[in-house]
Amino acid sequence: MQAPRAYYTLHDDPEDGRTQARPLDEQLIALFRNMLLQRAVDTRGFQLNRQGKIAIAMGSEGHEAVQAGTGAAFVRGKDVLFPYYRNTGIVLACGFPLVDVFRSQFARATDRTKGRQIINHVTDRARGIASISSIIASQVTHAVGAAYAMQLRGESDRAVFCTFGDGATSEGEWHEGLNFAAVHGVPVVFVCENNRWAISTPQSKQMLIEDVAIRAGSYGMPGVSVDGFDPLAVYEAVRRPANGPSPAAARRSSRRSATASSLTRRTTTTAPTVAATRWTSTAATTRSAVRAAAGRRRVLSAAEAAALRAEVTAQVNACTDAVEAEPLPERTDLYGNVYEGPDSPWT
Ligand SMILES: Cc1ncc(C[n+]2csc(CCOP(=O)(O)OP(=O)(O)O)c2C)c(N)n1
Ligand SMILES: [Mg+2]
Repeated sequence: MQAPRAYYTLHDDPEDGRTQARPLDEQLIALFRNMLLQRAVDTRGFQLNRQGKIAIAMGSEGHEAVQAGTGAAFVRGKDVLFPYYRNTGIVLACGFPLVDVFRSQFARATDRTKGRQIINHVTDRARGIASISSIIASQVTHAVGAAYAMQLRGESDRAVFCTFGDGATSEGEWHEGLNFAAVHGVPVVFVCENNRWAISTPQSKQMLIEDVAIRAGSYGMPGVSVDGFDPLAVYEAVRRPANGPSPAAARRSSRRSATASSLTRRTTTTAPTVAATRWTSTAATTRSAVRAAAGRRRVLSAAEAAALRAEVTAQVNACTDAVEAEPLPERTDLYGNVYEGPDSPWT
């Protein structure tokens, strides 16, 4: 038997590295677990924000399947991700430590940026995660540049993933980036998480087309539209083609989530029922997709799914408590890492 590989995607067998016809049970469970974790982190973020413990909460409710499916296609140790501000789920799926998500949220001294960066805007060079971007579409040109570099270096086993919302497709940088990627044939997959809103602006006020994916065609790239509540459909749409990476634009529809960020008002009616409905629909669709992928195999019973959810909640609770107890940055550190040497403008 060959040595286990350091990374694998859903159709790779982690034991012997073979490509298999369908995902292993453990891979499907990992996918589902990632979705549960995303939702738990999301919920905790809004709780902490309302308790005044963290500055901002950024939600990705309803985007779980898109992010889990995209994260599963990311080849660890090879690919590079250029995410946007809702992508906590993808970075977790790419191996980013949960504890560092909370260190960012709590702005603790232990945070990778010492509590200076806006919450959830994490970076992990070793894991191939570029800084999460809040400047809409700015990451598109960066992603295309990175993919161009891979191409120039002849790194044909690597690819770039670039994610954004439907609103980002109205930005000039988005169009420039896609055109350049198509003309030069660079290895980048563009993933649009289409929730049909850009904060308060509905999709209909941004474009006259119904299907964002057709924009890819105008640049000569394939564009596909898939169910954003089906992580396996997403995975199939974005995973590496057998004959190597090629540019592709994909749009997924993950229906409007009520919680855009704590900076915007909730746009749907009262929270508890809405939250319950949303959770049920996402989880049910995911379970059926997981079942379909597993054929007649039983991957998770209802009791096992509940146990998994309890385990994820316990993990998030423990992580929250541990990080909350960590120290805040010292005031005297304000100018640290800004100037070369111990410089301070006040002394
Ligand atoms: C260049 C720029 N313009 C405006 C904003 C303000 N802004 C923050 S989020 C957002 C909406 C983006 O919508 P979309 O791309 O659909 O992403 P979603 O939040 O729906 O996932 C806007 C306009 C910004 N961050 N950057
Ligand atoms: Mg949107």
